[in-house]
Amino acid sequence: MSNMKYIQLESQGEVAILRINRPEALNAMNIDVVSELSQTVDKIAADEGIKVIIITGAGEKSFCAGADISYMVDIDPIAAEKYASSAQSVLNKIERMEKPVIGAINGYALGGGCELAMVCDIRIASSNARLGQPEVTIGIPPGWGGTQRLMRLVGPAKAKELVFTGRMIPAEEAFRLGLVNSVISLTPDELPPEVAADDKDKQKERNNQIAKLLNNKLMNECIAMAKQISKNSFNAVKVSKMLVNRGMDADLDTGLRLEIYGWSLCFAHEDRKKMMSDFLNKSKK
Ligand code: CO8
Repeated sequence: MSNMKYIQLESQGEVAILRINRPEALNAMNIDVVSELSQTVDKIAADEGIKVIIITGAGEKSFCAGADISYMVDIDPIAAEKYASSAQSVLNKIERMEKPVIGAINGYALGGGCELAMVCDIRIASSNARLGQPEVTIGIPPGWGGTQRLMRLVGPAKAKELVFTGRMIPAEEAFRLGLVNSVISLTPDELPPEVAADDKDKQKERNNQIAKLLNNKLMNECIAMAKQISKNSFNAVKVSKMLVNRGMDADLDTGLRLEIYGWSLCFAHEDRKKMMSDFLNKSKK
């Protein structure tokens, strides 16, 4: 585990867990968070021992509440351009990284937080997560990719609705829209025992317990998925990621041609020969 002030990095074998750690501001990304995130992403990208990354937020309440409003309140357009550019470049870096990235959305993913979630390859949300682009409620449009990536994920009409209203949507609605891949919830037998409805302290304690259990379950599901991915050929996974990303904005013929090149290049990699031979030998046993 290595720690900066605002980014925690923990590894579990070939899986790295990156946590934005500024819970006192619901993990909102100030300039230092953006800079530490950028350095950590570079470090992970260069580490051959890491095959899959999980991005999440510290604590149980928030994945990331977006850009730092206390910083933005007084800045001029020059500083705003710099802030948006540096954040966009780190988000682009995450999206274009060869390694697959899973977003574990453990609470609020708002504004820049939703934009961070959208550059992850796969998003898994806890049932108490809330996603949205509330920027227009504070006088700006989304600026870290929200107007572009949201429409690619949910279509332009829904993207416009979410951006124009600034409405926060619950995890289940995000799932129905295709904004998250799945939602993790607790089954009745996993819930802590009920407490008296009029005992506010006990209710609060129970709610905290539920949030912790939910967070653990979310992380366990994300780690299990990351481990499943890491067992496969890293080369084939990385080429697949590149093909989907590059194909997204290309015409079908170009995407299909790119697929042929990506596919055939994998025949030069030792994984392909070994894994195909292992399969054939196993079936002979
Ligand atoms: N920035 C700074 N501080 C924040 C942020 C934020 N985005 N979000 C929460 N906080 C702080 C609060 O100020 C509060 O601090 P304190 O305890 O010192 O008062 C602490 O976190 C806890 O927050 P709340 O008390 O508000 O907690 P609640 O549970 O009552 O509410 C909410 C939780 C609903 C998440 C609420 O905090 C909220 O609405 N936060 C703002 C969310 C938001 O609007 N995010 C979008 C920001 S804009 C953006 O991301 C644009 C990106 C591109 C910009 C490009 C510009 C150059």
